[in-house]
Amino acid sequence: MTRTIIAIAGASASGKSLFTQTIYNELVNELESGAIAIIEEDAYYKDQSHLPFEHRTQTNYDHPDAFEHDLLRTHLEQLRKGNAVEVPTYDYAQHTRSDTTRTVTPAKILIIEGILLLSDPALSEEFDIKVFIDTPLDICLLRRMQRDIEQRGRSLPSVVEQYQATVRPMFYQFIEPSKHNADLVVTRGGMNRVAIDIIKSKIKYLLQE
Ligand code: UZR
Ligand code: MG
Repeated sequence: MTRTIIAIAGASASGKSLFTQTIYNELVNELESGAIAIIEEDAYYKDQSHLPFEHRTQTNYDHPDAFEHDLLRTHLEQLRKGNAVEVPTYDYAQHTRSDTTRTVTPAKILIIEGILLLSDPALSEEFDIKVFIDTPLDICLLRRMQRDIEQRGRSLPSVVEQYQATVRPMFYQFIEPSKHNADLVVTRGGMNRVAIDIIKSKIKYLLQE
């Protein structure tokens, strides 16, 4: 069976998860169960449970080294071979992996979304379709402030500090240049209706093959 791995990359809070979830939610009822699976790159942030909490807050989470991309790559290879994998769960409040894992079964279509997927050449080789969500950075910042305070247990000063220290500089160093590795660039973000429909049609086409 041919399996297709679709990568959705772009800045933090650019709308990657929304874009991915919208495609999934709109397709899931029409398709056989297990036809599509989603994995987040964020789940592969390194385990830091051996470090004191104060050290964990100092990590540069916007740098490729913060991720265990090798494990992600191994998992993608396993899924492509038809084997299920145990995807880690990440706890943003504790800045480390949780004890639980999530079993992902080998779907025909696998969508993976995350900030630095296209910045790693070895990892990029695993992707059949590479999409970059190109949302203006000021919009990302506004969304990020709201999301991290409401959903990831952060204070406004910590969001502002992190944005200046790592989010913005690492965007320009790693994420923005990776746009050129994409097959498709989606402007505006997660609510680009035309782009959602195009990816949905492609998925349906692949599932009929
Ligand atoms: P998305 N991140 C944290 O803030 N804390 C962590 O423990 C792990 C990750 C942030 C990370 C990055 N950066 O910008 C964002 N910082 O999660 C990526 N600073 O997640 O693509 O969902 O925005
Ligand atoms: Mg997200």
